[in-house]
Amino acid sequence: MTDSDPRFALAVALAREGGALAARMYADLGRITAKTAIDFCTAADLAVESHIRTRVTATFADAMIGEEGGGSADTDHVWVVDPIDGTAGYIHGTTRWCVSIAVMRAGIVECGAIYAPRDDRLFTARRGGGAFLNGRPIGVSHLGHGAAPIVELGWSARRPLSAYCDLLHRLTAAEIEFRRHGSGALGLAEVACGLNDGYAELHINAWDALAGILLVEEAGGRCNDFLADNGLTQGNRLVAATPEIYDRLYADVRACA
Ligand code: LIP
Repeated sequence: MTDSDPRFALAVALAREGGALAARMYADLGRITAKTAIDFCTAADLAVESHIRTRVTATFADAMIGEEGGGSADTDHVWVVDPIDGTAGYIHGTTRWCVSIAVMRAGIVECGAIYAPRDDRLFTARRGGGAFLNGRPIGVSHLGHGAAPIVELGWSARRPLSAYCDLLHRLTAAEIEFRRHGSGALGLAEVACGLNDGYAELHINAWDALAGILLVEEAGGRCNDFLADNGLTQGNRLVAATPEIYDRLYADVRACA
């Protein structure tokens, strides 16, 4: 896929358009639906996903899988979209939320765009074309900072609390710092640009993860085979990191789940 590929161009445009729409709608959040104790859906989530779905289907005969409206992967190209990733952070008025769009072809993620409007950060990647933040090339940390590694953890009730506590214990015992910010897509993007050294979650959904996984891979990092075992429709565990800590982090996550 080249920079001039129309699907890549539309994914980048829609990440920005969706982010701007969500930012405008924040002034009047409306009814918040709790999907679980920590996962929410707002009118903005629904409006952004509808906007993206309308624009995609008006341009291409492609299928789309969205967090709120679902869908099926029944065409060669499939768009996998989280309209607002980090909805809890969005509701609280933080900067920790984004629009995440991945475009697959024949089951392989070809390009991705993640846009965080509050701090105007646009992360993009094309397979084989590198990873970028606001147009500038990015790369994983390779632990060049010389400090203790920082790993961001995602969290959901889809795995037992005891498993997450076990993982926290393992990381702490290994003198690895952990963070929790509530957006898997942004956590992966920050691995890709070296702001943290890894991201792990015992179970995450494809719409949260696919664009960020491509970013990390194109930025020189390593990720587990997220799409194995029906990861696209069922979700999966996720480990993404700078190569220097990947094997250790993967072993810790595998031991917990
Ligand atoms: C979020 C994910 C994150 C997870 C959060 C939440 P959402 O997605 O990106 O990985 O840890 O609990 O599920 O629901 O904000 O789109």
